[in-house]
Amino acid sequence: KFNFASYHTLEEIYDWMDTLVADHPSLVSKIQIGESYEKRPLYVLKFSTGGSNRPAVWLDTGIHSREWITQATGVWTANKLAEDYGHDPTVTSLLDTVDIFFEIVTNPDGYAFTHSSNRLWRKTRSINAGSSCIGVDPNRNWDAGFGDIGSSSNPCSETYHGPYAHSESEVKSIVDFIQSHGNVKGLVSIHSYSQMLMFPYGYKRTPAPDHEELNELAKKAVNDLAAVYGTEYTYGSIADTIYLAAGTTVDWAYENGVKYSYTFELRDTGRYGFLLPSSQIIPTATETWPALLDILVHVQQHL
Ligand code: 0X9
Ligand code: ZN
Repeated sequence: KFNFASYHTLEEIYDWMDTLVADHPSLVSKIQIGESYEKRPLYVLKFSTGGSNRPAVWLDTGIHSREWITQATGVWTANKLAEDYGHDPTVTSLLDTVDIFFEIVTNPDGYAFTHSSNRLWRKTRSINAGSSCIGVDPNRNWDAGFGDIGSSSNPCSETYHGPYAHSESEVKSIVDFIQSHGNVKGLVSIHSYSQMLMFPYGYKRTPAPDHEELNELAKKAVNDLAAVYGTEYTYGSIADTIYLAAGTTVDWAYENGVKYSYTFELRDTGRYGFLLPSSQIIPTATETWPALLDILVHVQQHL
């Protein structure tokens, strides 16, 4: 039986996805949106109770491969959605109107590399022409202020933006999916660590047109998160809360019609950092759940 309280390899997570689909066949299916640089499949779990091209929310974890608490929280959360449908009224009502697309291992090459060679690998594993350094930061590669402040043109940097926007297939596959879907209303991109909940913009200091509404919802979400175990999150725009960062997922989504575009930085604030003990997986996922649900329900109520 799958242990949600421990960290898992890529293969274990991919096998678990098939189990989840097999256990909830009328709710969950697995789609492939592309392949990674090293030709691994990019899998997305689709939660849908029917309809055609219903309004949707995109969720991703693990775009930075070393942020292991995020893939683990993704697994727990996907299981929670599946188990609560038909039992919890909020989840049931949500999934009766909204589809959820959940990419749990968004950077599978990087994730495999964190198991085989370097636990702290962040970027993709693509080869950079003219450099011996490997990889592009997949959270600087999006076409939103691409190449600007808070990203690097040096292939050896951890924040290398890549040769051009959407050069990484792990990014381009999501761009193509969201654009061809055409009805994605919310996006939550989950990172670690720092205990923050943020929204656009990250590439400029100008407040987003929806700043006030996004800020109020973030405030409610972090309040509900703290109510579980007292874990404190800061919140606000990316630029105000963490730093200026050009080419991020949420800025691209926001500028491409996804109004409710959020990014979490999960536990902790630096004691363990990326090496968060597995004993904190279930507590982290448990406290994040009501905050995520606040965002999902808000999307549902503003269709
Ligand atoms: O630098 C980043 O990409 C993010 N921090 S992390 O430690 N997860 O790498 C912050 C950038 C903006 N925020 C998010 N999109 N989470
Ligand atoms: Zn990250």
